[in-house]
Parts: sequence; structure tokens; C-alpha cells
Amino acid sequence: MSTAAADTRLATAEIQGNLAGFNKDLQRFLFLSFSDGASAKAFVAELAPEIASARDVRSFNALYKAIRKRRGHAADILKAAWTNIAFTFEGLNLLGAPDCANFPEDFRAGMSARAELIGDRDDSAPEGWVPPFTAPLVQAIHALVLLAADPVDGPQRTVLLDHITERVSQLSQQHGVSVLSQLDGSVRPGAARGHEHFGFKDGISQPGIVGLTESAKNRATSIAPGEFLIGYPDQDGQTSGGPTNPPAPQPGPPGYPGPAPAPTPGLPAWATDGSFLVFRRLRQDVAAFSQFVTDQSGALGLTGDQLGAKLVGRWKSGAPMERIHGVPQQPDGSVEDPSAAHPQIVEDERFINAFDYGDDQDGARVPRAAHIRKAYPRAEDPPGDAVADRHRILRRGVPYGPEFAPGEAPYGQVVPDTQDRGLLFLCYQASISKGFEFVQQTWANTPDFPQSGDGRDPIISQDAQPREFNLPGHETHLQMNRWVQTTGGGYFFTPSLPALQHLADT
Ligand code: N7H
Repeated sequence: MSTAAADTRLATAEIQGNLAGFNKDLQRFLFLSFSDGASAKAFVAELAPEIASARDVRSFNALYKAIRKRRGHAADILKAAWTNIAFTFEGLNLLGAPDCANFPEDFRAGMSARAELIGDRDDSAPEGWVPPFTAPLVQAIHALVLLAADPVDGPQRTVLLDHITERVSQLSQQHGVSVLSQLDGSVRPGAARGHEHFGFKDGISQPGIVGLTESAKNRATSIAPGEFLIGYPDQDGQTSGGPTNPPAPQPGPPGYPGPAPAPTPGLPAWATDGSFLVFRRLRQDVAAFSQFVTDQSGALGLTGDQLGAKLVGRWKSGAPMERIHGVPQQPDGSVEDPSAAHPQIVEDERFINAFDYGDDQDGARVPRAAHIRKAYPRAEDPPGDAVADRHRILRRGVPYGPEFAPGEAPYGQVVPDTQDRGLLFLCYQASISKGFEFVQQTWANTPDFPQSGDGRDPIISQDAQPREFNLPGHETHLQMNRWVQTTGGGYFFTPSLPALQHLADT
């Protein structure tokens, strides 16, 4: 990391709060359409003071942690509800945002126009997406309001969330803004808390950001803020969003068409302290995934849990399959979940992420195409950690939909609401083509990354059906169907708090 990055002071009072991580059980996403520029400005002007900053969120989270440490619990006395907002390119244009043409091609085109590039094909193609992501409605999406709140005990569980929703509804009505759609997500109940619908613990590995979420624990591995925020030094010491921002490196196999890195003419000054937000509605076919691991594991001489962990790279508990630095005498973590004998592996933050793939070049423990190894190859070479750290994303996803009921059949052509479940995937980055699109296309969808014949990411690759997966030690490649289907999504820009005021005023 450059010295410039290490010295950076972040304007946390000006950056929107979810960059620091809302970390709330209940989340709601409102997709808005403005009728005209003047009413859009009036709406933004009134909502702006209610937008949570990264400083608000960090202060609350620190207080919560301190009280919990002293009392053992804090949820009964400390609750918060947060509001953030982000805009599509069409939304910024309608607001009359200055110099919109300088925004990069990826963002201007939007997710559905980039479907071929990121591999959203067949049953993941935009033609099969659900409202509000269906044409022509999708073109009417101008803004996304992100709401997050703590639950309240009892039947009034969503009272705080409903309260902030009501406020946005009032302002919308007042200013002629239409709420096109509302998508709700929440952490799963009981023992499934913190786990996504396939059963794996999620939200473990996040990049620390210098000056924002850097801690004593992650200081050595924290990433320069310019990888996530506009106007700061990035890992190479260049200012993110500036005219000198280099094109995205292409460490994929020679000749492979990764997302085209658009030349960045330099974002307008008002974009400083902002970030690009990718939203993706990903439906998960739990029955098909479970059936696959059950059917295939027997023939491979593995248990279903072992095969599932090989596909993801972690056990359902979140314990890594790789050797964990600092945990002595652990059983072989690639054969059985080491957290059963050593619970501190998943309970102690020093251990759960303390691994790389340095001594597992052939993928004997974690296959090179396993989801977490594809999505962030750590120090693996290729691509090498200097390249891997140019493609980090800040994930902020939340599960949606009802719990899976044992005995449910795999999805057919039509998926009823009562079985529609998955992940509302969100991630922040300073460049969509260098962040989300690169991870999705150049790494997850590319069968020859990191090495020839490794196969596709079994969880998120979208571009082929069936997909191949190389399980080292076994002769044949596994042939996988798609268990995660894209059913919608969009690209948004999250302006700073002063920029919101500026957009409302100019
Ligand atoms: Fe993934 N899963 O349950 O299998 N993911 N993910 N993801 N993901 C991760 O480390 C999952 C998706 C990344 O630093 C874990 O927090 C599912 C997309 C990255 O080691 C698990 C879906 C993209 C990491 C899952 C999904 C990514 C990561 C381990 C969709 C980007 C960090 C828990 C339904 C394009 C890797 C953790 C690292 C971790 C799952 C989506 C990327 C369990 C089910 C779309 C960068």
C-alpha cells in the first residue's frame, strides 16, 4: 500500500453509512422513479438530512460493542435505523447532475445492458428478470433507497423499519415520486442466523479499508480507500475516479475478453467521497444444490458436507478448509470441520480468516475453482496478491425469501413466491468494471482462471450450462447445473452527503 494511502484521512461524516456496514437484521430496498427534475431535487433535498453517514454508523457500532462487552448484551437497549440513497445514471441525469457524461461506460449502460459481458444468459438473462427489473420498467428506476433497522421484539418486529419506510413514502407522495418496487431482506432465523440459504456462514471476509474499517487486526492487509471511494489514493497511489486512473488490469488467460475497462475521463468533483453500488437479486435453488452434493458425493467417496465445502472453500460453520495460521494441532481442515474440535476457529476473529492458498497450489484442500478462491484468490500466484488487491469489493448482501422446507422439489420454470429465496447481493467499489464485473467475469465465469481447466465458480458463474468444476484428486470434472439464478439487478452511484445537497441545489 502506498504511503499516501496510509496517510489518508477519510471524510467519514460525508460518506454514506453503508460503506462502513449497516450490519442490521432487517433491510428494505425501495426502487424509485422521479417524474421530473424539479420534484426529484425537492425530494432529495428533504431526504438528505436523514441519510446516515459512515461516522454515524461507526459511532453506533462502537457504542453497541462497548455496551455488549460490559453487559454481555446490548440489543435490548440499543437500536438504530439507517437510510441511504443511490442513483442510476438515468436518475443522475434527471436530477441535472453536472458532467454526468464523465461517468464510466459500465455505470452508464447499467447491469441489464452488460448481461452478455457478465454472463447473465439463459435463465439468468434479463428477459426472465422480475419487477422492477423487467423492461421497460427497469429504465424508469432512478434511485434506490436502502433502509436498515434493528428488529424489535414481539409482533411489532419491523416497527423501526416501517417507521423509516413511512417517512420515505410520505416524501415520495409529497414530491410525485413513484415507489416502483420494494424488496425485503433479513437475516435467517434461529441457528441459521448469519448463514445464507445453502447453509454457509456468510459475511466473514471483508477488506479492511485504511481510515474507515481498518483495525489492529487487519492493519497489515487493509486496502487503500481509493479502491472503494472516489477521490482517494488507490492501491497504486492513483486517485480513484481521476483522469489518471489506470485501466483495469487483465490477469485472465491471454486473449480472454474480460470486461472492457473504459477510459476514465475523470469524474466530476462532486463525485468525491462517493462509491458505485452493484445490486443483484440472486435466487438460490436450495433443493437442486442439496441434491447435487448428495448425488455426487457418494461416488466421489466424500460426504455431502465435504463436497459442499469443497465447492465453497469453507465449511458451513464458516471454518476455512485451508490451514489456519496460529491454530496448533488442528485436524486436517479439508477432511472435517476443524471448528468442531476447536470452536475458537469460528468464534475468534483472529482465526476465521487467517489463511491463504500459498501451500495449496494444486488445490488439494481448496479446489482452485472453489467460490471463495475464485472470488478473492488472496496470495495465490497467478494472479498474485498485488493484482488480487486491485479487485476487492465491499459485500453488503442479505438473504431474502422464506426458509427452505425439507422435501421441496428443485425449481421448475415458474417459481412461486412461497419458494423464491436467495441473496440480495450488494457490493461497493470505486469502479464497477474493476470490481464486481471483473470478479464475476474474468475470475468466476472463466474456466481457465486461475489455471487452465480449473472450471467455473460453482456458486456464481452464470455464463454456461452445465458448468465444469475440477476437483483435484478425481479423474472427471464435475458437471454442475446452475443453482444461483440472476433475477434482476442494477448499477447505482452513492453520492456523499454534501453531494446530495449539491445535486438538490444546482
Ligand atoms: Fe460470495 N455462498 O454461500 O456460497 N460467498 N456468494 N459472492 N463471496 C462468500 O467470506 C455466496 C457472490 C464473494 O475474501 C462466502 O464472507 C452465495 C457474488 C467474495 O475469501 C460464502 C452467493 C460475488 C467473497 C459465499 C454469493 C461474491 C465471498 C464465505 C449468491 C461477486 C470473499 C463467507 C447467492 C461477484 C472471499 C465470507 C474471501 C464469500 C456464498 C454471491 C463474491 C459462503 C450463496 C455475486 C469476494
